[in-house]
Amino acid sequence: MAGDQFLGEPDPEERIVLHVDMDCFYASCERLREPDLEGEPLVVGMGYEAGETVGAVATASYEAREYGVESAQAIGSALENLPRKAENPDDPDAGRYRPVDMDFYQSVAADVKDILHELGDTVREVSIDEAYLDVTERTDWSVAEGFARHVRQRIEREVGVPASVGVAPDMSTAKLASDHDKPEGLVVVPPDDVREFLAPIDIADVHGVGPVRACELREMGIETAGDLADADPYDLVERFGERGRDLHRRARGKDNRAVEPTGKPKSLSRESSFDGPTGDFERVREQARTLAEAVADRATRKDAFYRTIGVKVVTPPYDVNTRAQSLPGPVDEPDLVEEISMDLLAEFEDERVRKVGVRVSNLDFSEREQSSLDGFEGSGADGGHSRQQRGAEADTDTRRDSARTRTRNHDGQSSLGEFE
Ligand code: DCP
Ligand code: MG
Repeated sequence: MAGDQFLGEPDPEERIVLHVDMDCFYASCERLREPDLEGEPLVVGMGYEAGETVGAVATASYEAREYGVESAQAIGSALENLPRKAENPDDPDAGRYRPVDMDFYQSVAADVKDILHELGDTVREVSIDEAYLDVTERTDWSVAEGFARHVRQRIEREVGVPASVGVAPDMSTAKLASDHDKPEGLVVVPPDDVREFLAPIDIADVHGVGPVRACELREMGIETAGDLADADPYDLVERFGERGRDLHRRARGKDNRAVEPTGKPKSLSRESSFDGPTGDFERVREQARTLAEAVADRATRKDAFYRTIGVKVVTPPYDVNTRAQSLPGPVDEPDLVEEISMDLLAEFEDERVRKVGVRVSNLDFSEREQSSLDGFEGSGADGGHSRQQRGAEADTDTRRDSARTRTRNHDGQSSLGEFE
């Protein structure tokens, strides 16, 4: 068929798109801070409160899905399929229920997104637990599987939650690939395999096909993406207009949409876990020093100035402690990242530590964006880590002021006075 590709559009086969979707995300977050929930049927309820029957299922762990519990189900119905462990302690077929805690999930998601922004040339965040990465410049098809495994392992190792990853030459196929082997899926579909991979996929799962259109397609005898790819595009256009042409393209793996980035990262961070909780504080400091250096280096490479420097210390069982300090103005100052991190860490000297992290936030990317500095400040964004923050705003001691001399100058910066 003519017109699969329009003049000037990139050849989709030249691109490598990676789609990441976290597995039973809210449930995985709950397991992160309550490891006893690992392997258990677990339901996270929106509008749910402990002991009550109100609310709806936000997500269910894969173990709970075996009992027929699924997203958007009423908690009352879920309880019929999977009674609560609290009331049925001896029932092997009972499950655990937890209410949603969005702040916590957002902070975990921010950690995941930080890693994705580091690993992708362009990152499109599409929901709390899902993103597309254009990784064309980072890998090639012969090693794409290793790259995808690396993405998954970094999220697992540094944040501690499982993800599924799909890699394909287009966004639509990459999404289907990440969904294909969930949980902990890793599916790579190189250009030559796209048609074969898509062929058996149910029409309702093709990106852009809602329930109504799926019914209409079935009426036309089109049940799978393979049927759709083989259909006469003129029939599809007649029935669905230009949208029909898009669907036909997608079914053939010719989704030409580029991965358009969504915003700039709000923070940059690195963190790392110890084998188990450690009481060796020098080891914690040493690790934090390495992380501080890595974070500062990344900020410099991304042309990001930061106003806030913070640390995260996870102590057993899984208490996430964050501390941050805000500076009078945006800086690019690696020594300061290390110094402030060490200061903030000192408070945890007598604690056992499972994990340590360093973060710079309140980012500022270009001179031009300086005009919107007020908006940035007003957002109070500390990468979602302000839960236990003890920020020392506008710290003006001389040591901090010395950062000014090495701060790159911002043209037309309205708040330059803050440095004086
Ligand atoms: N979510 C919700 N209500 C829904 C669907 C989802 O509150 N009807 C929330 C809970 C999920 C999160 O959004 O954890 C991510 O949605 P996903 O569709 O990616 O579902 P999960 O990550 O839970 O499971 P999967 O492993 O299938 O991706
Ligand atoms: Mg998910």
